[in-house]
Amino acid sequence: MTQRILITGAAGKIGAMVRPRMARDDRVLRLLDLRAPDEPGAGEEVVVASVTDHAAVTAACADVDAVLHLGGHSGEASWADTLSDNINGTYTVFDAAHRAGVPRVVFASSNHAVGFHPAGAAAPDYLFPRPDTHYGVSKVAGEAIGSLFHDRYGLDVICLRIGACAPRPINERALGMWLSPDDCARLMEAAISVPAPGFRVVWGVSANTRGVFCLDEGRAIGYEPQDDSERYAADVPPNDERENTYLGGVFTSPELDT
Ligand code: 15L
Repeated sequence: MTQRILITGAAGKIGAMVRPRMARDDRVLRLLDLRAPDEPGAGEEVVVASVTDHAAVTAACADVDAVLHLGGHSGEASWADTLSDNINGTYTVFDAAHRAGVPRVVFASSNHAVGFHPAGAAAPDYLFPRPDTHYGVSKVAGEAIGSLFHDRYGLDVICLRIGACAPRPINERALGMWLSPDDCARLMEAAISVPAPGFRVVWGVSANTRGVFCLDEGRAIGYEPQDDSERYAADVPPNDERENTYLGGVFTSPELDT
């Protein structure tokens, strides 16, 4: 039977990385974003809509087996835009999925949900929120919304606290929290396929030599990271003071005070 996965924010950076890696003969990827993603291929359907448009997202959820919610701002934005696009957008996606009968939502949370925790300290699973920005608050809110939809309506919900997802780590900080594109796809594959996960919060990082992130909850859902940032260690610029102080790095800097 054909599996259908709705990816919100599919035209973004992570969407572009996972689309080819998650393509399967027996799977349709339905791609939702404000603009059409580049070169949709066979097995991909395009929906041009905002994650804040309840009717459009509900329609996009028809016959969907799982939603991968990547949509919204991927960095700091004004409070008004964060509230509308990230927080209300995430509520809209969960509510639409629930009403359309989608059994599972995988939510792209972020290390910035806990960005004011000290850098370099052990980061256990379910580390208590200490958001570093409006963006970080929106990720904490998204996790809370997911928890609500799990407890109230029984949706399976996995929140991925993604570190630094990029083709290669761009700085010393990222050596500790790199998520390679291949591991990102492995993680998402595990999150959409593990049977009956309930509600989970999982670190989205590779098996980095310098990582401080607990991988137990990831492994519990079947994620086996294969990559390690260490092979790039000689090539990256050193940390600045903020990056040595807080997990969230520059997202904790006073320049982002409002
Ligand atoms: C994130 O959550 C952002 O979406 C991404 O742009 C990076 O800033 C990343 O975190 C990071 O912390 O490096």
